[in-house]
Amino acid sequence: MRFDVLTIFPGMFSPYLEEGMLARAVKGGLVDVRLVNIRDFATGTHKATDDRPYGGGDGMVMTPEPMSRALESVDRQENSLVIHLSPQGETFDRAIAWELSDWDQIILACSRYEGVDERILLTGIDRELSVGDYVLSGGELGALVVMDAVSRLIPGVLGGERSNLEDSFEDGLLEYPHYTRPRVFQGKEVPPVLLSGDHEKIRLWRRKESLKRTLERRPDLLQKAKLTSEDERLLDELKKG
Ligand code: 9D3
Repeated sequence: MRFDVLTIFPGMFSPYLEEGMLARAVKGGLVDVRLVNIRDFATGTHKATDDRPYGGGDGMVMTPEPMSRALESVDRQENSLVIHLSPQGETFDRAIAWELSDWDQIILACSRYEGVDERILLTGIDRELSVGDYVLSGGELGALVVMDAVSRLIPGVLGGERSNLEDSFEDGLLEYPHYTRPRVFQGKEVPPVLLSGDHEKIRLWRRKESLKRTLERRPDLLQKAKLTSEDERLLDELKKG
């Protein structure tokens, strides 16, 4: 998977690309990240990438030409998608992450300022994504969120870590609680079932805890979750108390 990130703040990406899962994926050759500085495509003495809004008002608007030229500079693979990170986009979720993991190249266009010239959408943007209903200062954190979530789905990226299929959310439920040593921490014991060595009992306990948490904290997720008849039975037990 190759990501090309268009931004006026390429330095914001370096720390996240230098350590952790993404860094390992890049070093292992499974993910390739290229940073394109939109400012390199700005003209004029000040290399401005913003301008005052037509019609007046506060704040500056991102001008479309540098973004457009930056996009044209990207060498396109056969199977590539251009995404603009935008508060107006559809909300990124795990289904979209899986979809994106099928592309060979994803171009992430990050904008800044109070808004972008609407015609930026005419520069070859295929899709607009938001990462949630809160105001960020630009698309950069959104691009990192998308790169992180998508990279985890690429075969080989997680390596020795748990499979992403086991990850929280991949079956649509919240995860069961985890425990490690010590057996007693601040007077709290690890649930005895986890020390029982009975793998079937442990599996059932974890599944029930997973369902319990989802029921309590995110009942909305139960609608879309893939539930087995065993899950339905465990849910009934939980609802009866
Ligand atoms: C104060 C201006 N805003 C009114 C609510 C408009 C606005 C413009 C530009 C708000 C945010 C931004 C910059 N945000 C992003 O580029 C962005 C974003 C976000 O703000 N929230 C969630 N996902 C994303 S992806 C890109």
